[in-house]
Amino acid sequence: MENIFNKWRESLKKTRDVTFGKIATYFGATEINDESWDRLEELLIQADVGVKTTLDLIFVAQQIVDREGLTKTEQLKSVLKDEMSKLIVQPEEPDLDTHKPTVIMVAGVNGSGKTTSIGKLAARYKKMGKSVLLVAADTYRAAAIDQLVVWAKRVDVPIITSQQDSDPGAVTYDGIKAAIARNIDVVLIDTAGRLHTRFNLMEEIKKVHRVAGKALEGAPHYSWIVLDSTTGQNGLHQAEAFSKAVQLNGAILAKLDTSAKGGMVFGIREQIGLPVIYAGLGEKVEDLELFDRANFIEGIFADVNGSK
Ligand SMILES: Nc1nc2c(ncn2[C@@H]2O[C@H](COP(=O)(O)OP(=O)(O)OP(=O)(O)O)[C@@H](O)[C@H]2O)c(=O)[nH]1
Ligand SMILES: [Mg+2]
Repeated sequence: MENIFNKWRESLKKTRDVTFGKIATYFGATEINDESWDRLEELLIQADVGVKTTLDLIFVAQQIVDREGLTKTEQLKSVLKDEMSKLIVQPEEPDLDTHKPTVIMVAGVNGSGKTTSIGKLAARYKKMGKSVLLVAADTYRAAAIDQLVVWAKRVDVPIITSQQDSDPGAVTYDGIKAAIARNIDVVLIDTAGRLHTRFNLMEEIKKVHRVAGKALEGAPHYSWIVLDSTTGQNGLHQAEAFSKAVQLNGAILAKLDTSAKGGMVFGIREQIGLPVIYAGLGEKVEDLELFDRANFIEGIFADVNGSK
């Protein structure tokens, strides 16, 4: 367990250094006063927690501080950590046993980390003993198909592709049918993030979603949006747009290791109602973890010496 905490702590270094670490050091043994509240508000907003979520957090923390007669900023820090923890749902590993195959569609804007996350998920599920098949439904760029092929080879799983510019719906259909024929456990569908207009992108996502259901009733069983953590609150607006097009049921937060805006995690459930299921903590195949609420909170607040 120590190792996994270290991994989270390492990956959260930027978020900690730029923002939450300041809360951790600022809130020492001093008395709580108006200035501490102002400073806290400022730091949380800087940390990309979002204005609404920040104000809600401060409101609740003020009530607790008053009710319990707390006077030290250190005590306030502990209240804050508890309240922030409540904003995050601890996810469980998705159920991959009920449906065969379990179909997972991955969406998100360009460059957010979809293809990389799919490669990592394929490796993860394979390690769990599942057979996996990838579907390259991002047919707009030859490079996108090639990139997924590279992942399929690396992880050693089959992949269904089609020609560049062919219909993403058709390859989705073929992919799911192939998975059924081959008795595969998990299908991961990579979709395009880059289209001429946003309208087309949304229409295409809807189509892939719909066609998946035609190939297998009830599919896709999971539709996840990949958010680039470095985009902070902007990422939440993207997620809102995608949720209007298709029913999403979770988010993957990629690039937490290169982001200083890890605070966006707190707004994801409050603002768009989605649990964060996985976190990308690096570029390597093993750098995808089930989102861990406790390690996340401890990781962002840990001080330089690693104490909590
Ligand atoms: N450090 C780090 N880099 C990541 C992570 N996830 C993805 N990346 C990098 O982000 C870049 C974009 O990732 P892709 O997986 O190609 O993103 P995409 O959403 O498929 O992009 P498009 O297909 O162009 O829409 C690549 O250089 C990845 O290596 C992560 O968790 N940590
Ligand atoms: Mg891609």
